[in-house]
Amino acid sequence: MVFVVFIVGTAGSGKSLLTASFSEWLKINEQNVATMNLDPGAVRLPYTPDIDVRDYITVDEIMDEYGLGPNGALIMAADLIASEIENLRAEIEDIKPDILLIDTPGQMELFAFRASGPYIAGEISKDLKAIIYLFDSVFSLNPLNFVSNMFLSAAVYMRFLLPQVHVLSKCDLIPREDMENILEWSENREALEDAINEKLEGTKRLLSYRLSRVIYRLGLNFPLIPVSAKTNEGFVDLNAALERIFTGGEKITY
Ligand SMILES: Nc1nc2c(ncn2[C@@H]2O[C@H](COP(=O)(O)OP(=O)(O)O)[C@@H](O)[C@H]2O)c(=O)[nH]1
Ligand SMILES: [Mg+2]
Repeated sequence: MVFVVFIVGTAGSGKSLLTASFSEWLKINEQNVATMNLDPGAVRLPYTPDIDVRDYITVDEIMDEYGLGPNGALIMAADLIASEIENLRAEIEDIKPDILLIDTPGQMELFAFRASGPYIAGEISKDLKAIIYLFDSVFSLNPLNFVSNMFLSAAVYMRFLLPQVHVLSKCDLIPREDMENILEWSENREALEDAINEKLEGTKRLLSYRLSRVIYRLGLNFPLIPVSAKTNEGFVDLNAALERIFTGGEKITY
């Protein structure tokens, strides 16, 4: 049984560094963890993936072969991953990790908002799966951006229907007080509405207010776990949240 964790978030939100640091941390905690890079366009990664989609597909090759520019090739590459699913699955079966961290393509829409992403998530393993969705701390300082991110993470949930853990990434980059505010918004609808009313005006205020209400009414909850892939802050809480999903509180590796 392998527990599969997809790390999802907007470009630059910290997916790759979290894959690197959290996998190292899990190893230190004697977990049998493996990493998979699912980004065919990755140039440099802060870790050496155990399984790498670039062994099968690279954006450079597709640009050459099909005469595409970088954007077209990225889209095509993301779709072609689906045809390599058997190979990726075979590699997972060879390695037999207890937990597999999957670093998804830099541009989130290539994974979340094309047909191939949910197909890959469905086929890569039949065991338990979850998503870690990253809210970038610096981006989330403004309530308008925070609500936009709630909307994106609700859209990701709607696409995959997998248990989702919400993380405030790069929390070392913002002052404590700001971090506490964002955490409060994520747990308390009224605190978010107060911030929207206080910091936004006009159409931005109205849209943010209404959108946040709709998302809350859908029953989607976003309590954020503050995490830093630079200092390892929050890894204990992140691990506990994953363990709750996967095993009801037991350690992942026995
Ligand atoms: N200070 C700090 N920087 C981070 C953290 N996580 C990522 N970064 C930096 O943010 C940039 C984007 O991170 P990356 O993991 O490549 O994002 P990705 O596009 O989502 O994979 C890189 O320069 C990282 O070094 C963090 O927790 N703290
Ligand atoms: Mg990345």
